[in-house]
Amino acid sequence: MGFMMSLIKNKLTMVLLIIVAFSFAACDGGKGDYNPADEKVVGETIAELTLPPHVPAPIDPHRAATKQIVNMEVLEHEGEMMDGVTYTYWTFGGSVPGQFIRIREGDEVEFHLKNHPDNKFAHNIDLHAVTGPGGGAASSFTAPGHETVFSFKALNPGLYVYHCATAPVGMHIANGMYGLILVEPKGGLPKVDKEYYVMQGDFYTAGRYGEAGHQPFDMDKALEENPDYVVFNGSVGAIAGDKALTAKVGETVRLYVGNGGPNLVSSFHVIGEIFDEVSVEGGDMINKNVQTTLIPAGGAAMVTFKVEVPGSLHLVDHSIFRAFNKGALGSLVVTGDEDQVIYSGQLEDKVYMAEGGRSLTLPSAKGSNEKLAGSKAERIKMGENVYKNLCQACHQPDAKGMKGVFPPLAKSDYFADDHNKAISAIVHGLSGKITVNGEIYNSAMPAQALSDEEVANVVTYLLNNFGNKGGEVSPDQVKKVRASGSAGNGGH
Ligand code: HEC
Ligand SMILES: [Cu+2]
Repeated sequence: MGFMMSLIKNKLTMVLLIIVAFSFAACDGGKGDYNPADEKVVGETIAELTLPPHVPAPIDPHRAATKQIVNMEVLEHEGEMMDGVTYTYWTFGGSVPGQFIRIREGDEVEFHLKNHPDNKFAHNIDLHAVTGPGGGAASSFTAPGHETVFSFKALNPGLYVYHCATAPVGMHIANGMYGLILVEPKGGLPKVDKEYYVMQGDFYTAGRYGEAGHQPFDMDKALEENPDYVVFNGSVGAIAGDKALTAKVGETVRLYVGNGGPNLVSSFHVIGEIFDEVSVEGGDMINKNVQTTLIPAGGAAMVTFKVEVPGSLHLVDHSIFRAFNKGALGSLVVTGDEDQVIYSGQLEDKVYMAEGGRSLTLPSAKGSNEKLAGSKAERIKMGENVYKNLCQACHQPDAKGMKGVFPPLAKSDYFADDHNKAISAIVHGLSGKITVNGEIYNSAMPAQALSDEEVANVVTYLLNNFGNKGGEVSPDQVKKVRASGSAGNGGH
């Protein structure tokens, strides 16, 4: 009998628990019974759209759901993929990625897609934030010289990709037709100090990376998913050098990061930072303390981090050849005071004695069996080997360097009139601000462990290649420079 009673009691508890669980589920995780689909819109405004890397101001957490009028114009125009390389971009609003749209859940968007009369192709738009056929594509097919209008209600908060979905879809996306729309949750996102808009894309050109001139789209490479360029914000260096993103020590930065593809998945990473928070795939799930976050093609993520020390942080796709050889490299320059507890900087660089006592000093000679060049032609030939084994990893096979990172050795005015400056960079290393062909570099080149003979060879090779003025350097000259100077900036 007692047993039966306790069974009934347990059953009662079960039923009660189920009722409680159900009423919690109906509450939708603490949002009360808010349903954006039912929220009435109050008034209408023209939505502010911004060009990358900027985003519109955060939405006032108290503003009611509103009718937002989005006016977006498609423009097909020529732009710079990198110095000396042009490409015909197809754009939403004139930029790659397209203009950033910022609304809140419950807003009703009246979308006006305008196709400029000078354009050659029809376009449409598929916004991943839309609940409806084709994400709007079915209602927005727009011929040049036309404007179409459709509307949608934003039902789900999050960061969403939009893109053109006109056939051939891959080609429209490959030409730059993608961007981001942020749907803020009711009540807004947590406040931060700086917000930026960064979007990766892969590009397929007839010429290889860096090949000068106007480069048409290459369908075969696109099919093989073998891009020549993988870039942030539409071109090499779009957020580097004097266009780098900026922040001050102590500030919290949020990056709205998208991936337009069309093909590649991004392993998004910021060198020298840890993401305090990532909204995984742009949705509600927050992951903490993340080094690298995957951003699928046609996907996005919000990453947030506080910058604690000054310096240059580098945004990369950590599929790392893309960063250093195809353009997926950007910078966030942080200014402010050092904090040597968080990051000390280099404390020491001293000679390391390997076990057994062999001291490792930079060689001035490779010993008596080192092969010496017998003629200038031979010196150049031997120098070419040194260049290919050592220098081209940074200065690039064409010696043109990498904008803002590695200075060019091709037609370099830095050592044109003083070969000792090139020798010194190699034997002592070089760091600090230098100007090469009008561009400022502020980086560091480590001293290279080469013999006097090898340095003479590689400098002579440089002088007689890559559009430099010619000449020859002897091992004796290298020996003198090695004996005289110290590491640092050869310019002072
Ligand atoms: C690890 C990358 C790296 C390697 C390897 C490297 N360099 Fe550099 N080099 C740099 C950087 C970075 C600078 C600019 C330093 C600065 O900003 O002060 C530079 C500067 C120079 C300069 C002076 C600036 C100019 O453009 O004329 C010369 C000359 C030079 N390097 C030659 C060489 C040669 C020759 C080799 C191979 C023996 C070599 N470097 C290997 C990174 C490298
Ligand atoms: Cu299109």
